[in-house]
Amino acid sequence: MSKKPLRTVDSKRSDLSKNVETGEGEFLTTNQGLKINDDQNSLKAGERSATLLEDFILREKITHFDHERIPERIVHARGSAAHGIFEAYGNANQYTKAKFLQRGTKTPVFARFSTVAGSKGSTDLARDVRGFSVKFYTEEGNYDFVGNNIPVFFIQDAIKFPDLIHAVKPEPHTEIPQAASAHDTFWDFISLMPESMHMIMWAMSDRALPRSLRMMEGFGVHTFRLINEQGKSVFVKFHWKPLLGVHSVAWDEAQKISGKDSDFHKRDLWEAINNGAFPEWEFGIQVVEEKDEHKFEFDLLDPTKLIPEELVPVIRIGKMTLNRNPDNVFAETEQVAFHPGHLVPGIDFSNDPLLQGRLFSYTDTQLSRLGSPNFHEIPINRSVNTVHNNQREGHMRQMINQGQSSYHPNTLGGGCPYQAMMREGGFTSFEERIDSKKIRARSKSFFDHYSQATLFYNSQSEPEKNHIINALRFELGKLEHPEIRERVVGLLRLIDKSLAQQVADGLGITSINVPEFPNQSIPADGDPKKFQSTIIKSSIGSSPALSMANTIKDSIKTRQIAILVADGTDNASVAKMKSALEAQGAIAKVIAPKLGTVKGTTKEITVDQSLLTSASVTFDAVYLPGGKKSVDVLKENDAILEFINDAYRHCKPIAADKEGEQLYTAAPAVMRADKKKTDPGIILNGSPKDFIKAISQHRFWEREKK
Ligand code: HDE
Repeated sequence: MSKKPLRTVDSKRSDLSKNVETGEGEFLTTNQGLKINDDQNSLKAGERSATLLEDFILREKITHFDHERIPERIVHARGSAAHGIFEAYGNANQYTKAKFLQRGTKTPVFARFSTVAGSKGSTDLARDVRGFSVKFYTEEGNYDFVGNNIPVFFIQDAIKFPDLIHAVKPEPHTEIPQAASAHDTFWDFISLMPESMHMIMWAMSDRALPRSLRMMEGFGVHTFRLINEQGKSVFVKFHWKPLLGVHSVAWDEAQKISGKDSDFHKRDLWEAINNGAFPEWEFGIQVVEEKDEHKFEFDLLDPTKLIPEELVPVIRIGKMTLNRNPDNVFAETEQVAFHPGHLVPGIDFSNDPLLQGRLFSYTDTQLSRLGSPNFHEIPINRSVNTVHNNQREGHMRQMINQGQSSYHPNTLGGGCPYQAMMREGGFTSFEERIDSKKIRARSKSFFDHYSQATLFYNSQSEPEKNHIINALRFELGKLEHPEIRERVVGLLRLIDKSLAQQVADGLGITSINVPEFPNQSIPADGDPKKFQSTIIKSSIGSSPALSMANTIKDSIKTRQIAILVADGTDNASVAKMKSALEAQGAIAKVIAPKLGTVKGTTKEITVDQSLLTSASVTFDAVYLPGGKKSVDVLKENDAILEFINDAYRHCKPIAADKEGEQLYTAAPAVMRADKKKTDPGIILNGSPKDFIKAISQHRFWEREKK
């Protein structure tokens, strides 16, 4: 049997190809390469007798299996990832010398998206922040972007991170709840930490419930620096803008998806890439000149603040396309190690105290998670620029370093490896002037805790505001300690009175008291008055860029549409709608009470999913074709009516042709709420064109008012 050539990962990363193994056409072997003759039976002292300790094949297999798990990430444990390519537009040339950002440069990337609080096996649709990490395998070494889908963070100083995470994780005495912030310890902490209020607004908004990982933004959160060839530095905030727009699901829907398909986001990403519908994001920067560092009413170093796009526009500097699924989730998605400190020349840090703390944490956690200081040698973590240094040995070392010297400077190794001068691409830290006393303190300029929370709330559309109110009612409604609930509502009052009032009404709170000293980030000897939040009125009343209502809505690519049928369905109606939707890149699935085929008016139609294995919440829209017999049967089917009911309640577009309309009006929620049939998301003329336009609008949230 001839040995098959090993697959190449891609041209730039061909050095990793030697680690790819398919087993295709090969004999089964032990880890020592011994060909195995029988992998079905252990070695026994007779067919009906005890297993022998001598069975080294059994022992090797079981021992390896026993050690197959590594510790999951303490945060961001649940992740989904893909390979791709980043192409720079060249619009950042004047600001940075980073080679991967120069016009036309193509760089292989590996992106991983994650939830934060849940364990590895938890649901994708938890109300949570999403991690957004991208490893750029640049010719100058790996550059890691390690951000979130929310542009600000809960806390201002890294020293509070373990407290925040302990508070949000399942409570230690019960290990409940999994992947949820709706519990006492989280809100107890938050209610004492007013700096978290801006991020809380985002986390309670629909941003925390993405429709797809492909439809969310990414943010670097901290302010970074870009450095150009002349050594000039500017401050920068990083953004990822999804070309499919930013879209979310409803909370009721999220909870149902968690039951019906807890891998919803993972599956969606994998299927889109597998079907060739490659997700794309543009990379953007907001640039602030050094001289303008103090011109804003917030501190650029404060990670609880964003720079409104209306003040500093986002310049698009490149595009990432994810085009290949991982071959093996453990080897790639699980073993990948991101680090905000993996830099290339042309990018540098700011003094954001949250960022500074992160720079320590990532290597430290990866040492224990991946089990050795040599995790940079794991294929997914390897730099394409070959590594030469004097670091040696340690657990699982792969590299066989040759030569006599492993120190610098040396003469015995001819002085190698050399230090690189700046013009040779050697990294130098930006020479920032620091002249101050050593102190444990926070700058006064970090003490405005509410103005951007207010700005965010004011920038939302009416339905988005209602979702925030309902999310807060849900989360706080789950608490067992009323005093925590009341403290949070007191803080909300400092964001917006009507918001606080509406949340209070939903929770049966009759009087709202603003806590006198909510900020508990006070040192033992500190005077609480000195730590009081200052309230600054934002100079802009609202920022349209913060509302998802203003996102791109021009495509139905990759949207999932359910076509509900039974025997007697109208073939022409099904075929016309299906082909029109598919021509626009949507995925139309035929759903019937059972699998197999249904007899249409003219011919049989293959059923893609039965009612038993499908759910309304996993679709973006529903089409109800005619065919009197089919409609009559489906009208009597509770599961079908629930399917339509959910789609209606979750504000999704629904279309029907003339006969199908009877099925639509049979759904209880429709009977109650859409008597006049004036809802713009309901297309009752069977027109594919109108339906396509409605699907591209994503949702018709105004329907909730009914
Ligand atoms: Fe992280 N974070 N983080 N974080 N973080 C980790 O590193 C940490 C923060 C983010 O897909 C850990 O390898 C500290 C902000 C992402 O593998 C750990 C602080 C932002 C991921 C860690 C923060 C992030 C992590 C856990 C406060 C957005 C997943 C496993 C100072 C800008 C990366 C690991 C992946 C992962 C520490 C705050 C994003 C423990 C101490 C702010 C996307 O090192």
